[in-house]
Amino acid sequence: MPVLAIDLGGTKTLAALVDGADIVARREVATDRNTGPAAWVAGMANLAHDWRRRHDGIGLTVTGLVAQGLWRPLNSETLPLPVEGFPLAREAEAALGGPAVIRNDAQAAAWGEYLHGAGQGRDMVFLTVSTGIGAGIVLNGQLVEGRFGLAGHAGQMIALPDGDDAPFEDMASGRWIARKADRSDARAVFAGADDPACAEAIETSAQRVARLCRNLQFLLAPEVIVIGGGIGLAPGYLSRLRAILAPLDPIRRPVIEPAALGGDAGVIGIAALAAAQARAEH
Ligand code: BMX
Repeated sequence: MPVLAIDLGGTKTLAALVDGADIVARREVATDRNTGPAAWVAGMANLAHDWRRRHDGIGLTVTGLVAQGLWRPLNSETLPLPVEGFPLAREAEAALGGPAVIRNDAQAAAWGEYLHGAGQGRDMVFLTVSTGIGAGIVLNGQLVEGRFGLAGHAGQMIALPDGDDAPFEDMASGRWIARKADRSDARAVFAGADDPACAEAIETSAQRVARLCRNLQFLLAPEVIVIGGGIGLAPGYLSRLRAILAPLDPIRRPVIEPAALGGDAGVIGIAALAAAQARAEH
């Protein structure tokens, strides 16, 4: 029996029935940033309402931090969540009709790429360049969750050596690209890449993300950094990253590969975590 897996990001929400690495059914809607967590949870339940008898187990993966059942923003620009936290575990379980395994979106996607995608069997970092910038780490076959589930928040690393605490993602993410090029969203910037302002925003983001990859390489020395997210997988972005990193000597140079599961890495990863939890309980 498949698992119901839902991935709620800053731009879209994907609900899927997942069996191993296979997506048996899928539905996707835009995440309406103006409504709030109660409406997002209702939206998820609505996407999945007629699948109730078709799954065994529920996995939910979201942008932001979920600790002790409470969902909080690290960067409200990525998704405007209440700073005091929203009781996601309680509300989602009530709306979806059963216990749910809940993790950060980039951590779940890392696990999906480790099990079934571009990072199979290797120490890896999954880096999503998306509305925000997130990451998940798998070392020695273990997903690193860390204290309060915070591990992997590479986009939250502080970008400047001194001065303010501006996080890295505020200078390179999809939202930054759109703002920098003065377009409605990052998709419009990629569509207008012939325009110099658009080309410059994309290039500067790639330069900065390449630096982030270099830092991650020094810190964790993964075998591979798997790149995902709507920006990371947009045409031309990953090849720019590789070109920027190419002159480095092999010891310092991160090995970059695209997410083999594309935008499905999160639902596949969270489905695996939910299935493992169900097995452990039986
Ligand atoms: C932010 C943060 C991370 C998330 C990352 C990518 C929030 C709301 N989110 O760094 O938890 O993993 O963005 O999120 O603080 P996405 O929505 O761009 O996929």
